[in-house]
Formats: sequence, structure tokens, C-alpha cells
Amino acid sequence: MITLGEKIRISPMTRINGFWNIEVLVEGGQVKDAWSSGIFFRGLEVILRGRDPRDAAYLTERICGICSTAHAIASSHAIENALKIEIPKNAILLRNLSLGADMLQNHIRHFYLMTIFDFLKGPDRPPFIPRSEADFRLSQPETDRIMESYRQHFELARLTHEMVTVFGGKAPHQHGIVVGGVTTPPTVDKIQKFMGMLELVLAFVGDKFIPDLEVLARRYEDYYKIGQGYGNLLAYGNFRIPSSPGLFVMPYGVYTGGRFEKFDSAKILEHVHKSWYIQDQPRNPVNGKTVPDPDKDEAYSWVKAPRYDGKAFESGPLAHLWMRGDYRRGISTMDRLMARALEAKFVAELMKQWLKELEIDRPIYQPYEMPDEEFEGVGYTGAMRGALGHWVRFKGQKILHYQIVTPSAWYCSPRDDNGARGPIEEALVGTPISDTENPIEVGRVARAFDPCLACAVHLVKIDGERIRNTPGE
Ligand code: NFE
Ligand code: MG
Repeated sequence: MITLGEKIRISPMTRINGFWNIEVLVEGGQVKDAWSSGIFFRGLEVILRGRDPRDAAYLTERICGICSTAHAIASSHAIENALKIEIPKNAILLRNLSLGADMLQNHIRHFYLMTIFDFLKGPDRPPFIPRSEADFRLSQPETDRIMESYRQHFELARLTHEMVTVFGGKAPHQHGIVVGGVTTPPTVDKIQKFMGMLELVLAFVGDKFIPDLEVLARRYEDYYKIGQGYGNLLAYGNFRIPSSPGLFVMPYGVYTGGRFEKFDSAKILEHVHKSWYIQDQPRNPVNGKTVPDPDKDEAYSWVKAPRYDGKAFESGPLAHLWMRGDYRRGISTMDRLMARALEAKFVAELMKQWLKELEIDRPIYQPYEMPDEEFEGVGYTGAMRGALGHWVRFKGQKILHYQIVTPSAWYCSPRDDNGARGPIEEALVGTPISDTENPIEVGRVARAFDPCLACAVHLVKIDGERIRNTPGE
């Protein structure tokens, strides 16, 4: 962490996935301004050019180990959308089950690995120290209870990954999803094995995860008011309903200015003025470009700035449950955490139902021809963190164009071409900071979004040193 006068830079921000800087300007005990910088270039969209579109699922899964099934689904949807392939009912159910298992893995890990140590005091030994000593409000019995769940969660998170392997072969980066369907037929032994693990996970979510979070929510009720941000929510359809083609358990939706709107993909534009890409007009991903320009002076992030109808949107469990009408308490740090736990329970219960709907000896794959003409498609899904889109154009067996807009790009984005902050930047504004030496509140607000940029491990404090590309300068 580097303190520059009243500017605080947390670099790298730990307990998230990936490499991330957060910088905040603190005045009068509050965050006045904030900058979110992705500091790691991946370039997957560039790597995909010239590859076989049928490999895109496996290549894009490597974007990330924690949301890989979501990429396999979005990629397969994009190519199936281009070629108008309808996959069989069993394939829809098996994809739902694999994504559901990976989502449970993510949500349990996010709470026990990434979140709780912003709120409770762990044991006085590494890796729990050094830590910020500020504002721990839980009683000793409450802390002991959550630490006990913390110790159990490792086994539960492992079990959820094992569930992914039942129909996916391996985890992360499972290989059970292919264009046209899935690879592994449902058999009685596989269904039973999956169900046994699911029951254990469901019990943990109901008996531990949700009650543990309720303890935090009671002690930190002020976090229902902190980190509210723009209040714009975006969700893409997720978990197809096999009996109702075109319908999703989690519906598409846009919520802005306190109103719902119909989703229109033409309103998505990615801005790059503050991102290290060659300067360009805002573009829909259909015609998006990914040409890095690491020396661009005005930029401060490798994350582009996706906007919908010109506005910054967050996505994720809160958006999913909001569109369904299942959770509309508010939009804040604590609401984001609460929706994630409730989504885990909701999805785990649905998974029991999907397992029962599987039909043994029925098709899992729809054969298709790979034509020589040029095709274009888009695949949407609701990943663990929300709205995930893959846009593809291919000719014959080669990808001509591929663009991916992840949920983390939506909410970790920097300022757009109009100078408007990204969603996390905006949510941080107004956050009270009790101790600028230990701005634990910044971590609470930022981590509640479940940012994914891979794992960073340590903090360095160098007072007063200037570093190039400091965004707020
Ligand atoms: Ni790496 Fe991901 C999810 C996707 S990135 S975690 O969920 O897609 O936001
Ligand atoms: Mg992209």
C-alpha cells in the first residue's frame, strides 16, 4: 500500500482473483474519488483469432479458474447461435448442473476465503496476520462459529469442484461442454454421486453460509448503506428451462433509475479512452477491437469500460435475484454479499430438481455440419459474477473475430469516454475511512463485488513514492 498525501493506493488488492490496483482519495474521513486499475494484460481475444471455433470453449475457459464453466457455456452458446443448433434437453440440464456446481464453488469460496477476514479477527498467526486491527465487531462466540465454518468450507469447496468433474471430467477448466451439447451421458451412478455431494453442499449453505452471513449483516448493518454506487443492474438470461425454449430461470433484465427496461444488446458499447488500447470510438463487441497500447498516457487500466445505453452497470447475484423479484432489499455492499449466499441456496435447490429431470439413454448431443460460409453469433450467460457475453465471427474452421465482455469488466472498469466512473469506483465514493493507514472499508466495499482479475499475495508500503500511471494525477 502506498500513501500519497490523502491518496491511498492499494496495490495489489489481495483476496481477489487477479492483479488489481485500487486508489482512493480520502478527504474528511470519506472517499471522495476512486480509481480501479486492472494491471495485467491477457489478450485471449487476440489468441483466439485463426483458431477452430469448436476449441473456443476450452481456450476461453483458461481466462479464469473460478468461472471457467461459464466461459464454456457462453462460447458454446455463441457458436450454436451462429449455426442455429438446438441442443437436447439432457444437454441443457447437464450444463445447468455443471454451471450450478461451479457457481456454488465460487460463492462458498468468495465468502470464506475472500470476505470474512475483512470483518472478523482471525487467529494471531500467519496467514491471518499481519492484518488491519480496525473495526472488528463480532463477539468471540460469533468469531469462533464462523472460523469453524471457515475450516469446513475447504472440504465443501473441494466437493463442489468434484461435482463439476462428474459430468465435466476435470475442474477447473472442465471438458464436458462441447458445441452441440455435452460429452458425458447421465447414468444412475453419476446422478447418485452428484446428488450425494449436492446434499452435503446444500446443508452447509443452509446451516452455515447463510447464518454466518446473517451474523455479519447484524453487526455491520451500516454496510446496507455503504457502497451503494450507481444502482444500475444488468443480467443476462441464465440456466435455460428445458421445457420452455427461450426462457431462463434467471431472466434477462436492465434496472436503472429505479425502473426496469428490456435488454437490447445494441446498447452495449465498450469505451477505451482510459484503457491501454489504441484510441478508438466506443464499439459494440460485434465490431470490437483489442489492440493493446501500453504506452497510452491517459490510460490507467487493462480493463475496457463496457457501458449500456451510456451508463455503467454492475451485475452478479444481486442483479440475478433482483430481476426475478426474489431479492429487492437494496443495492449496497451487504446486499451484494447477501444475494450471493441466497443465490447459492436457490441454485442448489434447483439442481436437485434438474438431476431428477435427466433422462437416461436420451441424447446429450446434437450433431451438426461445420459450414464453409461466414457466420456470426453471440452467447450470453449469467456467470458467477453476472453478465458474460462472447461474440464470435468465423468462416469455415477459423475464428475471424472474438470479443468477450466479462462481468468483472463491467464493474471493475475505469472511467469511460465521458469521464464517468466505473461501478466499483462509484460505489467507493462516500465510503467512510476511519484510519487511512488501514483502510479496511475500501476492501469491504470492493471485495463484495467479487472482483476477478487472479490472485495477488502481498502488500508493499513505500511512503510518498511516485509511480508512473497513477490514475488520479
Ligand atoms: Ni474469473 Fe468470471 C465470472 C467471467 S470474470 S471470474 O464470474 O465470466 O468476471
Ligand atoms: Mg473483452
